[in-house]
Amino acid sequence: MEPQLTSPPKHGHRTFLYSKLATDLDNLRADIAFLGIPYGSAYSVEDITNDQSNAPTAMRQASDRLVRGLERYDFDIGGPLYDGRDIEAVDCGDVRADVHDLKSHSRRAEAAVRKILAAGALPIILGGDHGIPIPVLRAFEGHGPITLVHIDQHLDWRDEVNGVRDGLSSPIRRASEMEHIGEIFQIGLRATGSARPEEVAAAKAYGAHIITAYELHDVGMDAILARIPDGGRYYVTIDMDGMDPAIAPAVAAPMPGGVTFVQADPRLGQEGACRRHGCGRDYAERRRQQDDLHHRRPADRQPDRHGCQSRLFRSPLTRAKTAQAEVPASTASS
Ligand SMILES: [Mn+2]
Repeated sequence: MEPQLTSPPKHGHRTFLYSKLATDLDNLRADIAFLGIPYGSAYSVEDITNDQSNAPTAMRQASDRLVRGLERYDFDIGGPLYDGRDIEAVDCGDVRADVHDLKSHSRRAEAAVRKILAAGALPIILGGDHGIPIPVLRAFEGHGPITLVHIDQHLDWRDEVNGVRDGLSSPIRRASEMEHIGEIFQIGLRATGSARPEEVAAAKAYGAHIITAYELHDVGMDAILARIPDGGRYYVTIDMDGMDPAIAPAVAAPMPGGVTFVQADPRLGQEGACRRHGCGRDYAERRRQQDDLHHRRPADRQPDRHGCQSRLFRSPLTRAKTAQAEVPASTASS
């Protein structure tokens, strides 16, 4: 019989890194659970759905550009993604929003992560603006003490902005108030953001380890990671503007001098805190529309004002690969 003449139109990946879709969180069976949390707590009506809301879908669709197949040898990690082990990775989809009750998104996000943890899976969160660690970390109640490793241009210690206490300027402040959060390491801070002297004072009073981008460049990531105690449980939260805009330009607040790809990628993933005992991580603040400007094919690409190809996707996705280091046999997350 002749092969059929047409095939269905191509479409992007519905799930992250070829994982199975699993939206029944009450019957979750997984070692790793990817979860999209598209929305935060907006500071203005215009930001209720911001560009970061598109990022979970964009990251899923782009995920095959880094891992061309789960059986492929990856030279960054010295073997296939899951190393031939029987690791079940699922994509739980996106947390749903309700226009009649905007705050319910945050409650659902927390409930979803609680179910992922109850199933013994490692949550990897696709944001969303950088308010998303707040409900995620609340879900880790009873799983402490957790060392929080934070990559960001900004301090994120505001108590509130426009009366909003769970917004993208406050995740580390809120985390510091949680009993199950222990030491906090903040890496890549530079220039100015929402923080004023009183926020810096509050962070220092807590004992947060504040590591500026320039200190990182001076001493190197190994020296920074050596300060993080071994043997604990670690959650990594990554605001993409912590990275240098030469490799991650698609953020709301690009600022030169940030964390380089080489500093963040192999070190944090394989030699760093997560290898010790990662319990979760998130990626936030990626803006799809800006990123699209940098991912056009050569034929239709406009003059590139940054003069180089964006490698925005590379960093978060490659880190997701380190799940193989983060889910040692017996641990998963709890
Ligand atoms: Mn930031």
